[in-house]
Amino acid sequence: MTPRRPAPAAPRPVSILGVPLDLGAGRRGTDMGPSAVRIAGLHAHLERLGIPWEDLGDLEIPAVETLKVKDPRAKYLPEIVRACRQTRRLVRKSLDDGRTPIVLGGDHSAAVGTISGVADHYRARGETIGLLWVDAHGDMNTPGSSPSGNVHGMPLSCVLGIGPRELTRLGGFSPKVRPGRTVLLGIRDIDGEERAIIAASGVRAFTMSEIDEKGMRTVMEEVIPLLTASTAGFHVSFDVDGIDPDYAPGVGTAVQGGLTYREAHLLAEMCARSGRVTSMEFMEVNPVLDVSNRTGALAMELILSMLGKRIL
Ligand SMILES: [Mn+2]
Repeated sequence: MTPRRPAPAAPRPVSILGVPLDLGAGRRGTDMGPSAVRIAGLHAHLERLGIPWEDLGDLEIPAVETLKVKDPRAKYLPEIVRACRQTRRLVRKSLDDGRTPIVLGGDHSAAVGTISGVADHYRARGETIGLLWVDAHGDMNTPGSSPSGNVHGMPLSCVLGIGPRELTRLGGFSPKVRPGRTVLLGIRDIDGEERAIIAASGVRAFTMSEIDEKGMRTVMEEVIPLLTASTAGFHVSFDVDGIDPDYAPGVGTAVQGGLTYREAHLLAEMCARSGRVTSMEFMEVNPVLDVSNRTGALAMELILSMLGKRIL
């Protein structure tokens, strides 16, 4: 006999926002990421799960060919700041309206906008948030340390209060999250100076080696209490390059040795089971480099798992 599960509460509605940003990345293609996740059937699958949704559409982002680089150490910063400001406002409004924001990227620099919006909403209620950052990379460079000047390598530093002022002070407060409530998971490709930055940051970083040794379940049993102790809940900033390129080939900066398909789902399922996910974003899906939209479809599936979809 199957044990009876308590009747679930009415699911919280979600609010989808596309941020087709590619100005923070070294190559084009992530501007099509939001479409790839929608085309994989996101709306229909949400309906099947009984989750009410609204889709705010995509932000308007200028084409890179029409712009000039002003600061080579933080390329296209003014345009990225503009996109992050809009994202912040819309994400905050979704939460104010009682909806769970789901942001579809777009390169990872947009996370500064998303996280500012989430932090802003809870700050108004005197609360703070945790942050789960899934990534192959540290994303903790600064304009001074970055070898490329690509802003998508800097957003985690920015939300922790280090980086270009226009981004760290977005929404008029800094930092957005505390290092002790921030987890970096899946890393395996760290830039020279970034290693020291991560070590000094106070962020709990789970490398792929540690995940190999402990297993994803044990890792997540450590992660969830870190993110939820005296917080309103946690935001998940999921760079799909955290997953192994065998399962997620459509990313700009693929690195071998990432999360397997099932590890990624287990992570999402354990986040859902905690009941404490405030908001989420799936970033860096690059359809130009993808194989039959495999990566877009995987991001879509992970959204469903994060919202509580189960096998049984
Ligand atoms: Mn990233």
